[in-house]
Amino acid sequence: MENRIWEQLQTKFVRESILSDSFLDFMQENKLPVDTMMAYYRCAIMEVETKFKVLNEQFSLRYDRNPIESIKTRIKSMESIMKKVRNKNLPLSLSSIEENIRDVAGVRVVCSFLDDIYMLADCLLQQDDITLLERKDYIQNPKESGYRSLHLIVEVPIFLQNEKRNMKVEVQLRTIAMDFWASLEHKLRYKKNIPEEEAELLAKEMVECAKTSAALDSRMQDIKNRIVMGEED
Ligand code: 0O2
Repeated sequence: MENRIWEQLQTKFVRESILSDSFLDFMQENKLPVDTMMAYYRCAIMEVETKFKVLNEQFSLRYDRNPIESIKTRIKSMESIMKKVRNKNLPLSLSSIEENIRDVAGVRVVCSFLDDIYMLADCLLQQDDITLLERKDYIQNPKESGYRSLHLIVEVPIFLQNEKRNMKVEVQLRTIAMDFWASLEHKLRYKKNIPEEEAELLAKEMVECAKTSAALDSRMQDIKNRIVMGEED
């Protein structure tokens, strides 16, 4: 019964949003410009990802260690972009999407240590073709959910045949522990069939896990600092 209601709600949502006349008209009229815009975002992701790979390579050569554990990239799906346009009541146009939705292109950098997050963010922001638009430090100020990460919205130029375009990219920097936490919490957030009471308990449990994970990050950082100090003596 519950499943049927959920399916009906989903169908209603799809009809009203993804299949709404205005959305279909928009997609029809803008097919080429939309594809072009998404291609530009993919190029911007390549630029930013390469910058982090270069930094990782340099650290590997100079200090014999890799500050970056992994880099994940993603382009926001058209469905998620449209949901944001609707929720934020934005005009349905490409220029409005480019101006107002700053996380169409996303680069997630996962590090082992807390210090590396800030070091890599500084290295990126020092580069003269990068412009910082916004910085949100959810490590110093975790979200109520317990979420921690450093978010940067940057603008990076991409060089096309006859023009240069500045594209916005959201960079999320986090430790392995923060990433582990965020991926489980993400699952919980999007799981719709958990009873409300159970969901509340799990959310509280996640807040506790976030504290444990923050304590682990800081202990690991301390141990690493002591090892480095020991090497220097
Ligand atoms: P996805 O699929 O990861 O891209 P915005 O909604 O971006 O305009 P806001 O609220 O200022 O405005 O953005 P925020 O909270 O600074 O960053 C949003 C992104 O951070 C999310 O993207 C998640 O990736 C991540 N995030 C933020 N809070 C949480 C949280 O509590 N738990 C988890 N697991 N991730 C979080 P999207 O768009 O939600 O999804």
